[in-house]
Amino acid sequence: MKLNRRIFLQLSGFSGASLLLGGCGTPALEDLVGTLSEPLNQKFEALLLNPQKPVPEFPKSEIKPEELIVNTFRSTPIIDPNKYHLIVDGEVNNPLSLSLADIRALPLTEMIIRHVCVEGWAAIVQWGGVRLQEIIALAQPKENVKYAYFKSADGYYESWDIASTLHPQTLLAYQKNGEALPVDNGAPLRLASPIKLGYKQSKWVIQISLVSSLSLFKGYWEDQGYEWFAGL
Ligand SMILES: Nc1nc2c(c(=O)[nH]1)N[C@H]1C(S)=C(S)[C@@H](COP(=O)(O)O)O[C@H]1N2
Ligand SMILES: [Mo]
Repeated sequence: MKLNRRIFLQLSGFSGASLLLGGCGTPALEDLVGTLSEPLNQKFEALLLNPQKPVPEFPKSEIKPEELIVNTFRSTPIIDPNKYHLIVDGEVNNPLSLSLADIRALPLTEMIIRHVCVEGWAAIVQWGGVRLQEIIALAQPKENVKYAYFKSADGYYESWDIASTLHPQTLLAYQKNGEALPVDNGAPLRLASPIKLGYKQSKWVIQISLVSSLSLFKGYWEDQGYEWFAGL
């Protein structure tokens, strides 16, 4: 199993294995490595080993830093990056509580894509961060998982289909245009993906819950009539 081998090698390469220390509910190194040497469930293996078609990216010369308009339904929340933890829970075998150091220890992926807001503007942006699929794989989702819920620190919430969350260009970003992600754009961690409209790209993500069905609440804008899948 190529994927599990890759994750195993990553884990054994962690400096100080910081991922496996802090945070409640985080399993010990031996436990995590033990479970990761088991095959991931079939459905996730299929999605990860036969990744969906990548969306073409843009050259650096086309980045338009001033065109990404801050669009926030309420106001920018205050998050202490030193105390921040990303919780990954729900239908998973290894619930996670990851500090920013844990997240930065995972491989950095950069991409230059178009952000499209339904309010009639778009911007070509470079995002840098960790592939969401890396984090989902570490949490070891159960076979019945079909959706991911994203909870944000400003009260915003979103839900995505699992295939879109496992897309190789769906990132949890902590960089914008090669620099630290500004707080107004969602620091410490936001979603960034070329396959979904702007309102799916939650800023200030604090919790990801992997679930088998959607609740009555699907997303802040969706619950007011906007389309749920919102693919590009
Ligand atoms: N937490 C949170 N995430 C959010 C929003 C928000 O209000 N709160 N607005 C969404 C909308 S409509 C868009 S277009 C993008 C805008 O991202 P930006 O402010 O970094 O340009 O964030 C999305 N993510
Ligand atoms: Mo938007």
